[in-house]
Amino acid sequence: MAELSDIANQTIKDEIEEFLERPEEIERFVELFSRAKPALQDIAAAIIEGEDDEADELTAKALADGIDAIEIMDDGLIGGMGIVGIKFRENFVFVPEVLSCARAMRAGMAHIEPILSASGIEKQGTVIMGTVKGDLHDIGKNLCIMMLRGSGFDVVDLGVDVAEDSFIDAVEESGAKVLGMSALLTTTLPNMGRTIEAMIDADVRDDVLIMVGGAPVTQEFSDDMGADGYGPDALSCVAVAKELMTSAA
Ligand code: B12
Repeated sequence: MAELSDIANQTIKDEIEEFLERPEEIERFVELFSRAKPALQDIAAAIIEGEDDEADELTAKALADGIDAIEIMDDGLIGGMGIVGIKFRENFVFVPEVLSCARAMRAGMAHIEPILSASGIEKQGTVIMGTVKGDLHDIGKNLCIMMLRGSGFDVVDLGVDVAEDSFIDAVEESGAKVLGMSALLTTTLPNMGRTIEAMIDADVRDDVLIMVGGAPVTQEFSDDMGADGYGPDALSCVAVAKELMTSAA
């Protein structure tokens, strides 16, 4: 089993020791960062510290050194944001700090996105993506979009706080066969079901297959609200989109 001392980056070691309390979370992050390349641990530390210039430079350097874009994203950018998420949950940091960390993550992601998009894979069709009404969280949705584009999908990004009518308009206007909704708050989770109901009322529900995701969403919620697919992360978002696209064809 991996040990804290196997992690090269001192900031990451200190963060795990000081802020993580749940044994399963300590184990998950010790495992992740003890196998992550030191350059990616440094990126994660820059995200945790909200250093956007550093995240920008280190991500560019990691790519220049030949490290795979997805590995940089998973181990460095998402890994760092994972620790920030726990610190926010436990009230060790607050909204302004989290926004700095999110800005640092976006600075890193700006290097990854064009690489994923340019990987020149066969076109897979169009997906509409949006964060539901009342919800401003878009980091996860944007990661999903990056991965979808990188896998050959055209994506109509409706942004955050998307009202039912905007999803309906996008279905009518884009002719997309798959629609993805994201929600990060338990209070906005029901807006996914409400959007599906509004689509039934507007007679567009049968025009698209719907996938849902976001931290509070589960397979059970997805089934209950009548969605067609659920994915816990960006990789599975791509897999579900492909599956739905195939069954829509
Ligand atoms: C960053 C963040 C913010 C930032 C958002 C910045 C931004 N541009 O997104 C800011 C500071 C603005 C913010 C605000 C708030 N936040 Co906030 N936030 C977070 C935090 C720390 C990280 C979220 C994140 O980006 N995670 C990283 C990404 C990569 O993960 P993800 O979003 O889950 O996405 C992945 C999967 O879920 C999946 N996925 C996502 N969408 C989709 C869609 C599909 C179709 C599929 C298949 C998959 C999929 O793939 C993604 C990639 O792997 C979380 C804590 C946490 N651990 O989640 C709290 C958290 C979500 N926030 C929370 C709260 C309470 C708030 C506020 C109400 C705080 C306040 N008092 O003001 C406000 C609400 C604002 C609003 N109306 O939306 C709570 C929610 C609690 C709850 N159960 O409802 C959390 C859980 C923190 C906590 N434990 O208290 N927040």
